[in-house]
Amino acid sequence: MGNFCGCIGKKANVVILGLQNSGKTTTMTRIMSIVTRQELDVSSHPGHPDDSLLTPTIGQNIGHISMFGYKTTIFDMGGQSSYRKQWSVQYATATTIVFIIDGADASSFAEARRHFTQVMQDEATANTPVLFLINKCDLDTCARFETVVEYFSLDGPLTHHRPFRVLRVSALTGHSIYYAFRWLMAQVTPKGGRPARHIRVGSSNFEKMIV
Ligand SMILES: Nc1nc2c(ncn2[C@@H]2O[C@H](COP(=O)(O)OP(=O)(O)OP(=O)(O)O)[C@@H](O)[C@H]2O)c(=O)[nH]1
Ligand SMILES: [Mg+2]
Repeated sequence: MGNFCGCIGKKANVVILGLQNSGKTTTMTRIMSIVTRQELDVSSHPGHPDDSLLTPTIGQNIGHISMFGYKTTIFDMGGQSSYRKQWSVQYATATTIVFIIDGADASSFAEARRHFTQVMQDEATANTPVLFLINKCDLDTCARFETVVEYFSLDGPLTHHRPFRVLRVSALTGHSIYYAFRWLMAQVTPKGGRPARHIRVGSSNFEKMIV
């Protein structure tokens, strides 16, 4: 499966978190389709009976893919409030975490920030690399990079002691998804600790994507 794995026994767990409708399942399916070079039908609409992508996740989805040198298990957690209590069980086992927000839904930011802060302050995630995705950048209403960094306090103590990156992406179109996961998987070390080389842009942990 895939052309990106020279992995012999190297394993990684990627745990995807975020509120309902932020695009976690779309992101998981997108990266898996890119890695396996399969086409994803992005013209589907919510409610399409055959499109499991667009159904709110019950519990969690689990995907297996060999990518970027690791036999990777992706945990796509349900984002509805009733499933969020399961997040801590799964992120405690994470090699890396992806936290996704719906960048086009500013009304969800306060709740997303509360959960993001909880995850980052949990001792269980203290050294875990985190990729923060501002999803739905294909929409005109998607928040600006700087707005999100400020609102979620991404350039501060919550993030500075760990490999951390924030990117604007579109899981729907695939914009920056491959790039995002390539960075994330480069943060994995055999012992699950910090990477030998921490990618930085200038003096910042952040890289602004031109969209
Ligand atoms: N415009 C746009 N829509 C997106 C994007 N990513 C996901 N969506 C849409 O957002 C809706 C929710 O996507 P899901 O991937 O199911 O969201 P989720 O985070 O898995 O939701 P839960 O399983 O309920 O937690 C769907 O209608 C997707 O088509 C994106 O990048 N751009
Ligand atoms: Mg889902």
